[in-house]
Amino acid sequence: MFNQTEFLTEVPGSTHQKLKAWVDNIARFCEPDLVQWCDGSEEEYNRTTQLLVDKGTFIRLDPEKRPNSFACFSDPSDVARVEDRTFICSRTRSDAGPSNNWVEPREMKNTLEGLLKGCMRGRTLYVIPFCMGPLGSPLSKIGVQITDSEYVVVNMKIMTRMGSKVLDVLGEDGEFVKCLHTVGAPLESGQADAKWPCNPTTKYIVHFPEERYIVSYGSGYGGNALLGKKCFALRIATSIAKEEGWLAEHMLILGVESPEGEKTYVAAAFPSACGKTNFAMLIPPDSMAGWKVTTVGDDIAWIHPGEKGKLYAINPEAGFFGVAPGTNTKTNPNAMASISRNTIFTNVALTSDGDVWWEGMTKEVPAGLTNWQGQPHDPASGKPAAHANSRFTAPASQCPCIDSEWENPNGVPISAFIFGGRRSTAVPLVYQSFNWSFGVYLAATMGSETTAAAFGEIGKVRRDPYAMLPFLGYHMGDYFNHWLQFGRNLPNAPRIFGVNWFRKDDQGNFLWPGFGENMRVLKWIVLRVKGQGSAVESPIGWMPRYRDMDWTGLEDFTREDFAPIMAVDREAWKKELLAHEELFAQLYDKLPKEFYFMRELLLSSLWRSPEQWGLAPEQA
Ligand code: TSX
Ligand code: MN
Repeated sequence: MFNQTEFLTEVPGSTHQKLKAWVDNIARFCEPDLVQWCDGSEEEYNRTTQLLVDKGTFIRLDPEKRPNSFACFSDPSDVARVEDRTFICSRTRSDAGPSNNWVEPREMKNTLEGLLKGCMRGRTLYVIPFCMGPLGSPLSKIGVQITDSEYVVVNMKIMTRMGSKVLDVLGEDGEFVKCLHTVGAPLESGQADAKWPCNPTTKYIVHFPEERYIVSYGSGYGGNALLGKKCFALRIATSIAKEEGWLAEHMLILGVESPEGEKTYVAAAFPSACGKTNFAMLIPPDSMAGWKVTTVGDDIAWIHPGEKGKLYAINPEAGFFGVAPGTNTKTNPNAMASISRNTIFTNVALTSDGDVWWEGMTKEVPAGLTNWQGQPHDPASGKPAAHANSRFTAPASQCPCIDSEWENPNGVPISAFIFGGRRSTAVPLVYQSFNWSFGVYLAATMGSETTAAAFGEIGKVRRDPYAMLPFLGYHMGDYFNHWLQFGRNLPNAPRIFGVNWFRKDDQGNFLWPGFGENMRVLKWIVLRVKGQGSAVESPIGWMPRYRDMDWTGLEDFTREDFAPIMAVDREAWKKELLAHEELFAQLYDKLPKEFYFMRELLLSSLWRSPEQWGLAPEQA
């Protein structure tokens, strides 16, 4: 049994009374067998991965093929974030807004207390001090996660700066976000543990934004369990950022280097299934000699106003928790290199020779696979060998194109925001909003066609403002207002762009080659923010004509091919604007009044013809 006296004398290095009291309190309540403070050392990582191997949770991959790497299979009930079990328990319901589940905080605490009492029996309680952002950066924030999952300990080691050095920064009374996590599967004495302990029936992912407190019960998977990521760096951070005047965004950050060696950083938001990590690690086509893309982050950006009114962004994470299926040496060679060693794979398939495989890794399905449920894979079954949401956890430092400034404590200067979506119709390849306000409108109304049945009917546009729908810690209308207000205070705000790599012709063929060729779009964006690129004024924003983009090496793509990916169709956009109205209706109580005026302005502009805005094919 847990011994209080022993615990109090065992805290290595922490002189933080409030932290010690919180841990002590939780330990007494959750009744673990042991309390262990994580130091973040290599030795600790190796010891914990070996413990997971001994428990049967981890399978060590072939050390030659995949050094120091592991695979694991989760419980089939625990394979993804659970949005219907995710709660923002702010003081009032209207602070959380209609896009979040809300329960009155006291009532939720009562529920949680019932579940948490004795929930760690038979397990070890790990205390994980972690830092989101470079250690010692003025833009970073500290959290402490209590967990009874070794899987969480080793994933947090890759995804964050973790361990004793964080306690040093925290000092005696530093601020930290409290993160409490349990798999919700206490062990009675003598009871054998599951390979993937979790609570198959009860899950709660709960945020108390005013208290900066996160409680996660019942899941061991990804964003439900690695609380630094979506829970802290997005949901809690959005609440902090609104108060403190900065932005916590679901954005990748990339650097574009010109042949002259000039660097421009952009931040970009995409909903799921748009290839966000691929874009973050883009390799330009050989024909665009001298252009280079470097990665600062692939998922989250914390963006602060800084010197001369410019914006500076850090990646609060230290690793990639990426979707495996579809990743291969063609779609993303940099990701493939990043996961060549020191990587944890969750719910991928295993090859007979001790390596990993997933759908889309190779054309041929290797014989003798073990599927993500641990069974021999039957290709004839029609079921995938790897789960569609299978993941890799890999250190960002292993990415060949990691940016030299990715750990700069002051962040990197952001020159443009890019908002994308998967849209087979209506939305052009690239357009630049007229100004900050129209950019906020563009981002607020962005949407993506669903590719997985999990989001309802396949092919329907699902509105996902700023790609933040499941990640906002407060009312979405307040968030739009925060963005508008943020821009008013910026003397030289970044320019805002919309992109769509996924437009199709009537036969259902993609109109744009995408991937590395997206560099041509990036180049136009970079020229625009430098005031060098030319464009014409369409009803929805500034757009490149054919001649305004670099086609070196892609001369096969003609102005006739270009016209349909850039077309702004009046009837399609009338429908689009009506759909915006539907979104607005849901947020009516806090929607910025500006949005109604912008919608009307966009509508009226549609009555100008393509000839008038200089985008007719013969004018391109
Ligand atoms: O990631 C993608 N990107 C961004 C890359 C930097 N994907 C994959 C999305 C799934 C998560 C894309 N898929 C992109 C893209 O730009 N574009 C497409 C659509 C597409 C798919 C296949 C082809 C072309 C376009 N194939 C051939 O042209 C041969
Ligand atoms: Mn994400």
